[in-house]
Amino acid sequence: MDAALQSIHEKVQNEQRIDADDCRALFASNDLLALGRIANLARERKNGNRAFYNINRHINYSNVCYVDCKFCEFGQPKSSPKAYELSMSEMERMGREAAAQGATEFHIVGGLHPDLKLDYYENLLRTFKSVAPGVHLKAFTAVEIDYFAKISRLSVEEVLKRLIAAGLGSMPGGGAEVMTERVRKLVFPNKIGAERWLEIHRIAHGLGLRSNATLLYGHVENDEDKVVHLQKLRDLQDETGGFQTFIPLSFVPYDTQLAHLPPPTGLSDLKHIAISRIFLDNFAHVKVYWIMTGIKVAQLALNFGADDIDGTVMQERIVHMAGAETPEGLHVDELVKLIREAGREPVERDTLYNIVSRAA
Ligand code: V47
Repeated sequence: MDAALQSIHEKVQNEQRIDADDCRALFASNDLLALGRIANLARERKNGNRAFYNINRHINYSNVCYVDCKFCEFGQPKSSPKAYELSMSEMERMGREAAAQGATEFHIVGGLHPDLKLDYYENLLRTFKSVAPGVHLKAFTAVEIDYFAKISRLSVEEVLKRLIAAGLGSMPGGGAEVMTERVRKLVFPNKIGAERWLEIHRIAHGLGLRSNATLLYGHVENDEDKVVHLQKLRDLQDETGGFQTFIPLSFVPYDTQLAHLPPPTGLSDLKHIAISRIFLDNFAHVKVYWIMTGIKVAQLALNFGADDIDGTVMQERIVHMAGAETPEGLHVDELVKLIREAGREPVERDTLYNIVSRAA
């Protein structure tokens, strides 16, 4: 280990917080095994040998979106042949089927649709609650919540209260992308920026909702952008404690407007997992999202800082519309096998990290 990593290693061993300069040193290093060793220390201190997974289903009600982020092929204008909107009856069927397969979570997100109103989203949540009352609804990114507030002319707090009354259980971590103005201007100029994203999560945490946070890496961002991003998340977490999980998202370029960029390598994927585990000392969990990294890297990530491998997903659209080559879903037995083979103890969790025990 070089001197910078050695000093970070010592800090982590002594449970001392590392600072932004240390984080810069982590990004500057490609000594993957050293990064993994330090991250694993932090990971095992927090979560022991456990590796969490869940049985979940992603439901993307519509991909109609006027925002046009360069990294995203999921969002489409209404006139696009690729645009779709699921009917309520179709979503009821999806909800019923997933609940019958043991799902404990529906992950519900979509584009910023120009026509739908707040009552549509309330009705959506109520519909899922009526077909699957026991299933947790993790729904709507901060970007959607901001949009619902605009179209309904209500405050974010009011919107969240109405959605909670309709069944909202927590919020996913999407839409944060990279929280610097430099990157926002380059790849998502029409989307809310860092301060608004953070403010919405702060309000959600104040209402008792738990949420996740993400970083979309591997496109035009540089290391400094990522240090700033992680620092903002750590600061908000110090303030509210409302984040559960951090999920580094590996960019899938193929069919996007950034198709000329090479996809992140396996080394880069593991490095982002490790650095986030080391720096975000106040996040209980770091998740590797196998849909984006691929299954092979996800399995390795369980020894490079990740303690969670997400879930069955069942049908993924966001990065599959961008050309992802991973499966759209995995059977729970495959997840468990991957975890066991990595030497970890598979633990089924629900969205709020309660352990799920099922009759054998
Ligand atoms: O916000 C869009 C990203 C996110 C691409 O909270 C892309 O548990 C890679 O946030 N390549 C949505 N990423 C997904 C997300 C998520 C996923 C799993 C679990 C959780 C959670 C949250 O996907 C978007 C955006 O950052 N995205 N296009 C792409 N081409």
